[in-house]
Amino acid sequence: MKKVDHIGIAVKKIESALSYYIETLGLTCIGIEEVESQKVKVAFLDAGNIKFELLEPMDETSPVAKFIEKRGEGIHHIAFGVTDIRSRMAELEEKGVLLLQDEPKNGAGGAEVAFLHPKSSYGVLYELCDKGE
Ligand code: CMX
Repeated sequence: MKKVDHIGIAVKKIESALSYYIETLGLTCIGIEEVESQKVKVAFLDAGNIKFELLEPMDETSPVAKFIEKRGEGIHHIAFGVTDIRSRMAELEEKGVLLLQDEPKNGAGGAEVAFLHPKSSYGVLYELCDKGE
């Protein structure tokens, strides 16, 4: 892994969290979209060398809804920017990492994404994010 693309932050309501990030912290919102495959509404913020992704659950089936219920709002995942995601997944699986899916899913901004289980990553949910760049 060579670079972190973004940090995912679980929030109950994007609209109220956005005013904190934009007006109080001075970050710029660079896009809002719904990611159906993950049941989340997301807002990306430009934080200079990295992006923040605010994640609001679209309904109670969203993994983010369960996260907020159990652990409250806060840092949800760290996403590595990768190329050739299928090869990266195969390499990690060979090294004994538990992946949460066999095939990449559609993520925000047309990226292909896959997640590593926090149980095999010392308590951190990592995402692989391939934007085809
Ligand atoms: N970071 C760290 N640990 C986490 C976690 C997270 N984000 N989410 C859950 N866990 C921990 C829980 O605390 C729990 O630990 P304990 O057993 O010690 O209590 C354990 O993982 C199991 O958690 P759970 O609440 O029982 O939840 P599930 O096992 O049902 O689901 C997970 C957990 C990670 C498998 C699920 O959230 C998942 O599949 N995540 C990947 C997809 C995702 O998060 N999508 C949303 C964002 C998408 C986007 O960025 O677009």
